[in-house]
Amino acid sequence: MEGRMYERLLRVMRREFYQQASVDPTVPQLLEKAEEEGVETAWHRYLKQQPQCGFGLLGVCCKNCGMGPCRIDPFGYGPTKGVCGADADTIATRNLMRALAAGTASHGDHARDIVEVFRGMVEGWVKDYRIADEQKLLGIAKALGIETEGKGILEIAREVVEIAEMEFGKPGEEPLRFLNAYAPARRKSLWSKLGIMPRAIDREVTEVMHRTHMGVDADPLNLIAHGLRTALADGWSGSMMATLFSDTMFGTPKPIKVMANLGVLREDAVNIMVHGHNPLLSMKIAEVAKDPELVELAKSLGAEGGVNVVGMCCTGNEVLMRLGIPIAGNFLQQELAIVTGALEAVVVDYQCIMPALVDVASCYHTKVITTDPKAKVPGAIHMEFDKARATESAKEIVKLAVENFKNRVKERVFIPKERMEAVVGFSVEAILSALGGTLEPLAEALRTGKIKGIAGVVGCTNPKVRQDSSLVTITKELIANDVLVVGTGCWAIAMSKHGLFKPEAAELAGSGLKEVCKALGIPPALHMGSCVDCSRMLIALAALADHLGVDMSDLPVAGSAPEWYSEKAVAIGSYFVASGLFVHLGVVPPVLGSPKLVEILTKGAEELVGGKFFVETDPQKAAKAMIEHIREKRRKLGWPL
Ligand code: SF4
Ligand code: MSK
Repeated sequence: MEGRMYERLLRVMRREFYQQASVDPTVPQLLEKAEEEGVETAWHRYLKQQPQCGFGLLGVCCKNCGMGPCRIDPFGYGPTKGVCGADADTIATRNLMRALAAGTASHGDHARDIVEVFRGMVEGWVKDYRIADEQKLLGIAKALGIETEGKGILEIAREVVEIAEMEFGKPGEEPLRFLNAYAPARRKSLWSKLGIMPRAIDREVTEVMHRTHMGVDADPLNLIAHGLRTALADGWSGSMMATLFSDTMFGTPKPIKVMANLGVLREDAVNIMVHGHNPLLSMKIAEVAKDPELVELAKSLGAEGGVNVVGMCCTGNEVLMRLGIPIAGNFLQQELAIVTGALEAVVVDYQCIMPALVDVASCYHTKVITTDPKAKVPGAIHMEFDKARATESAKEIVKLAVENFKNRVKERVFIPKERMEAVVGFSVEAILSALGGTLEPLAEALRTGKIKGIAGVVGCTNPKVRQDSSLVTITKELIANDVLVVGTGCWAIAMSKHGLFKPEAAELAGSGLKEVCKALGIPPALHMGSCVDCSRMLIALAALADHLGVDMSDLPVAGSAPEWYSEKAVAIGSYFVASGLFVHLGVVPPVLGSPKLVEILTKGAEELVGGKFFVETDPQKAAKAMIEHIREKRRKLGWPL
């Protein structure tokens, strides 16, 4: 009797926990289903990890060499130095720099894969991709100083790709060519003066690994300076190339109406979820899913609706904004998509793929298909995506998914009904076009105070935060205060799901922003793409700063990553700080064990580069701080508050 009551009590508590896990109603519904079916998700595993290691949370655990691991006692009663003598400042900074390097490497390697395929396309051994946006390519060539007059498009493409390839590992001290082409002159001269001009992406990442090896760089400030250099290599070259080459090959996004949330899965169709980051795979899967033979096969197996491709995370953003492929959710919903019981396959490339997908899928009929040699998961089916025969390769993957429809157990299918309409795809070109081809209307709205400022909100979801809640709260607070919000990644998916990308959301904006949005027919929050597309924000802000004749650090602009989890977010936040921005983090990074590191990140950085980090877990307070920062910048510009 007592045992049964205890069980009931636990169940009530778990129910309450599921309600608190997210502000997205699909989440508690599917967490309940997961529990009934004995399936664990990230939320369950997060609970099992409690209490998380205090040393790890503070950043004062080091395992960089065989004399360790070493831990510093944050209260000063125990050891204050590791075996080698490294103190909390050195250890925490080295750890953070390694995370930043991993983030930069991830974006850079993503770019390298696209550049390689672009090279293959130019040379003719890659036949299934094409140049979809010649104007974009001509624009890149012009920015890089390539003479285009009298040259054919392939010749220009070859010259562009040659420069791009060298960005990863060119020798010498010459700055990165893409950074040189796109960053404003004032910023470049500051970075040169500080000695943090990045030279090559791989080189800067390698140098982080070298400096953080035992017995090399122990000086937190010196380490951070190189960290900023590495992050700049990411934002102004690695991520930027990923964006520019994707646009060239798949088209520059334009505003498009889409549907978002798990309700986009269909009972009557084969459901395939593309997940990861690189559009090379997801664009092909979306294309071949329309192949009449595969659609017929699906129908012959009872899927009357044919093949339904949906997205997850950033590769989802890539096909969402270019093809209008619906998006099933953001990071923390990847397992829940399988829990619906309606997913025939999850097809992944890399980054943000939980290895647990395989465990969850083992409780259903879903096949997890890995496709990249550098991202295999034990228990998944590995079908290497061969870019040289991309269409055929994608068809083989889709066929496997379609054939799996016969294994779906109809009685176990539950698809939440929630789905939301959104307008996405605001590339810099699309924003300019909405503004009539010039930045002046935006500049004027900023000067007069109709729009008080611009905020870039980015990043992930994280079980440490109620899913989507900080993303939504911060965005609503900002737009209500006449701050135009732009952003990428899982923030963008959250906004799609919660109705903030509908033009009608302008009603939630302050009177000035509302007027501008209504005049232009745009929502008050704009989808600029995937994580690598944070580079679009850099390009837009650089152009705005040049238009206004000020430095980027003078702009009434702030950034935020309210629910970040990824090392890539560390790199993104850092390149925005190095570019002069105030960047809020809503999840406390593992730095608190080093007061010196905290001091540099939240104060000292501003003296060097004009930008700094600000950590606040309460989204209301964070939004207030961002608005106050914007007011301060307006005050300095002499603009009305
Ligand atoms: Fe310990 Fe120093 Fe080795 Fe780190 S580098 S594990 S602090 S001895
Ligand atoms: S997918 S890096 S969870 S935004 Fe780019 Fe989302 Fe963060 Fe991955």
